[in-house]
Amino acid sequence: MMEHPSTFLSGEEISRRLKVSRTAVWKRMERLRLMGYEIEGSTRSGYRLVQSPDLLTPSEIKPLLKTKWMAKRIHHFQTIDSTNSKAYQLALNGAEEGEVVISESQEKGRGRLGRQWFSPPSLNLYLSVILRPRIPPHQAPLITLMAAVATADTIREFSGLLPLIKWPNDILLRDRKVAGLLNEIHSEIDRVHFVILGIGVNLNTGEEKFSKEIRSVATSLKIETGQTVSRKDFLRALLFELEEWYSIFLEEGSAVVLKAWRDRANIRGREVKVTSFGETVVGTAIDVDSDGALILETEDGKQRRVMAGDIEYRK
Ligand code: BTX
Repeated sequence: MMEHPSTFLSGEEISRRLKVSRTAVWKRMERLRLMGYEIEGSTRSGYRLVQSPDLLTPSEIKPLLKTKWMAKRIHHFQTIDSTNSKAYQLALNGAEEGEVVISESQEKGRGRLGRQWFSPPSLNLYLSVILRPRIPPHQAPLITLMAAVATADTIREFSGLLPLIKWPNDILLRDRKVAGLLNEIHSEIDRVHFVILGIGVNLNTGEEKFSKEIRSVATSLKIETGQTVSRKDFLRALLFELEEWYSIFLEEGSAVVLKAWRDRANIRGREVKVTSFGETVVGTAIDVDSDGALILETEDGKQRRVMAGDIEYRK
């Protein structure tokens, strides 16, 4: 039915192709209807798919994919605690590079430093990608930088607006967070076993849905553009960008990724206040190095490297 959505397919033909009984076909149609598929049924002509819901199931996504290898295997959930936690478990159990976890909602969507990521159902994207790069652990932050670049470029493509990457890896539109990345690494001293790339993008959340606490810091593509974004199309484009940028990183090295990140972050020379492990440092941002660290020049003229934390722009 998905191959030729507008034509009828008889129940008999479907039962022959799927090698199941006519009753089983009927039951399956009922289940699909409950999932939101609009299916026309007639005793004479059979079944016809009228409309698919905007679900991110493998059967909806796979035919659309433009990637060569990424997301060939999709683990899809209606709800889950966190796609990152699930992907981590799968990777520990041997999941391959490129397998992805997608959920329609998350009960304990995770932000950085133990914070939470608001993840309401069916509006946005909650994605985790398993990567197994053959690199030493100190290069892993570059994967985060390249993923931020890929996400920013996809947001730009879909909104027509210019997003800004905010160190370490938030994506902002009009100074508000439209997407966040949480990357986790499993490694030994000299070898990365896997990286989980966790990406949350606010696509269609309306302003009223955000709690009071995050309303002033969060936004979505829909709030910014007034248009509903097709989650399927966005996911397809994001996976394509991720695959492209990952191969650029592996083939061309860190300099290209760092340059792309700097171009989209525009952080050099800005006055920032950094909070890192309870300590606050004020200074001028000089750069981000290939370890993902932020380099600051403090008021006494000294340089400091900050590995993790949050920044606030002062001007
Ligand atoms: P973060 O720690 O930089 O952002 C979390 C902070 O941002 C929260 O403390 C809150 O103030 C605000 N916030 C919470 N939810 C949202 C939201 N939906 N939009 C904007 N601001 C918000 C950023 O962490 C990294 C987030 C990664 C989320 C993905 S989703 C798929 C994957 N699975 C998972 O559990 N996490 C990642």
